[in-house]
Amino acid sequence: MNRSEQCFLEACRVIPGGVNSPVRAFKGVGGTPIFFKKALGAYLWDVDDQHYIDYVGSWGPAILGHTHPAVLEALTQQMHHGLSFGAPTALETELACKVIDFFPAIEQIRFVSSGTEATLSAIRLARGFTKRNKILKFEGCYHGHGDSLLVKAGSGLLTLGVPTSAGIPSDFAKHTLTARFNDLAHVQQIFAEWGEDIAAIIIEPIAGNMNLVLPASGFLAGLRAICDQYQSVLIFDEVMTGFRVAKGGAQALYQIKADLTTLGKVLGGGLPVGAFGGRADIMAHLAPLGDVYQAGTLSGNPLAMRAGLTTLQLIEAQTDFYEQLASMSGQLTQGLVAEAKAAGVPLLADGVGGMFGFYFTELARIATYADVMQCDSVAFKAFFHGMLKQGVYLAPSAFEAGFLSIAHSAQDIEKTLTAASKVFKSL
Ligand code: HOZ
Repeated sequence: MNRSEQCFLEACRVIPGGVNSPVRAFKGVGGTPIFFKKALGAYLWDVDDQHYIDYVGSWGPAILGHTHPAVLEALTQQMHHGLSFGAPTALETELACKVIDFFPAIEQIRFVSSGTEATLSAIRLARGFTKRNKILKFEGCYHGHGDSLLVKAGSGLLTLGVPTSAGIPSDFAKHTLTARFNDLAHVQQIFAEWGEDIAAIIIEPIAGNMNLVLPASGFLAGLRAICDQYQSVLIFDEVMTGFRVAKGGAQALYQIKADLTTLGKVLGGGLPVGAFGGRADIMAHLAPLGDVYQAGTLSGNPLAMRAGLTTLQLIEAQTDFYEQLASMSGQLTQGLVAEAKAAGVPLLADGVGGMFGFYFTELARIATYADVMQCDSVAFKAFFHGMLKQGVYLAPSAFEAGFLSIAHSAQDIEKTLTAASKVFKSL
């Protein structure tokens, strides 16, 4: 038994399933989760001293690569000034201004401690603002584990094969309507029936929790028009895509103004941070100004603010940051498709900024949840374990997007493709 296996056995005695977030348990790929002890740049080291090129990046935050020296330096300085005040600091305003600078549709913002908190707060705010009950989400989109959002959700729920969680009273779930991603006609049909009681549409503008699924041309603009017609709030969940696919997230790429935006991951530079923000007239409904309550002891925590601020400053300082990320994800995805083709394995891949997905499929393109569900999960599992043996760490689920960092090098991509070539031939 190796050290990871021992760690897992010990963890299982005291932590349900041995993990603190389900996808990590390797249920989607079989086998024992790897336990890590060190992360630096584009690499990870496990407790058995194996070394990996990392394409998970802590599920998105590590866009600069792990353990960036400037982030460490900022944190070290901050630690000596206080870990948490539970009172306002100027750092919060500084980070708020930086985010508003990156995201023109955000006029005001509130910081929380996770993406889940951000989405459930945004939903409550939309309901309080519109005085309506229902929300519309999309099949396979994941917005954290708030009760009304765990209906036909992606990510860990899809990995475990239970898209709707137990423990949610049907009285809550009945207010969550679900439409097919990239199917505007379906959204219009739902609005024709329920539109007057729909507080908000919430969407991952680029879905990243049912593998990566890009929005079809006109789809997001169509949602904007429907929300305008019915006076519903359009919420872009950019926890994953914010600061990752472009400086201003997916809304900058597709030129759509969301009413509210949720953020997380990169925003915290590796520390737990979430945020929601948007139109000032909507944000004014939040306590202490308005009657929608939301609070958090560690909200705006100074260490998290410093890590986030330093991360955004470093991104801003490099003018070709997103071009470089996009070029690397292009090399990776095109390379994977070419190597698979050479080995006779049907594969598609897509990339956007520092995010990518690949799909074992004979289809010509992946546009819907149903397309993703048709992919060959057996081939994915074999590929995942083959790559792991070759020193490449991919997300242990066919339903998660992959992440690149600015610390990945051309040599890392080359090594990854050489490994992929061997593994494709063995499938
Ligand atoms: N489900 C999240 C990623 N889409 C988080 C997974 C984890 O941290 O284990």
